[in-house]
Amino acid sequence: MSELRAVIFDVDGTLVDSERHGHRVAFNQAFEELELPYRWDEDTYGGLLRVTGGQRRLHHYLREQGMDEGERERLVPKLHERKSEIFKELVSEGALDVRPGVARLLAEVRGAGCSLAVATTGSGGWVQVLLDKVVPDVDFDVMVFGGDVEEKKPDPEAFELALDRLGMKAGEAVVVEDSWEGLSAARAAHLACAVVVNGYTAEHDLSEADLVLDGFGDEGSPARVLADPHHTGCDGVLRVATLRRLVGFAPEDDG
Ligand code: XBP
Ligand code: MG
Repeated sequence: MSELRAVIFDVDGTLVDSERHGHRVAFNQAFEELELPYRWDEDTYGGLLRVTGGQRRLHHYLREQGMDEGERERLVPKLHERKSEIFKELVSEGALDVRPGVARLLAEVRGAGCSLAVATTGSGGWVQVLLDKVVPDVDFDVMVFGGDVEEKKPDPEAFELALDRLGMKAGEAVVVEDSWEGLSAARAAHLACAVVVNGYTAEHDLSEADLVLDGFGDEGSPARVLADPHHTGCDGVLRVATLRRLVGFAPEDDG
């Protein structure tokens, strides 16, 4: 019988709806400051999110614009550094907050005696600043940032490293993600995964998810349950009791 000992959260799009009004805005301001003609509207950025990691996203886009490799190698680190600084400024101005229900769930997980972890493709500098701002009272036991791994999601490395740092097996933790890329990474790490979609990820193929909601929900304002293949009976409020039911459904490690 599996027992829930930790919950591993994704950050971008999951704990915080940070892409549309956060990273996208910061990328655009960085383009402007470096006198580049590019601007990412909301739809364009939604497509670009399928390339995880800000630097990889920039390389992909600029390559598509016909920029040669040498120029990209020169520009991308500069753009990304400036984007990350602007993002931190947005955070300190209070432009971003946790999604409704997140603070409740984090407190519940802690109250149940489970460990809290984050595993993100985002780079370390701004992640810590963001979490300190939006969940100042939460101490995560383990944090894995994009710079800690060679391969970004959908590769399982970030989740494997989180498990390693937690000192736990896949059958003892559940992942909460927002996207196909994150779900696929969790599955590949043999972890059960609940997906809480946002405006950018609602159309992703989430057929492998153990539970899909369109929000974390709170008492009196439940989210919509979009898929509940294990019949947890989730009523639209993602609770630790629900996550406990999912831990038994971690895909087998047959490797
Ligand atoms: C998040 C990302 C990141 C952020 C921006 O993916 O792909 O690239 O968009 O952060 P996930 P950086 O939520 O699946 O971890 O610019 O620091 O990469
Ligand atoms: Mg995400």
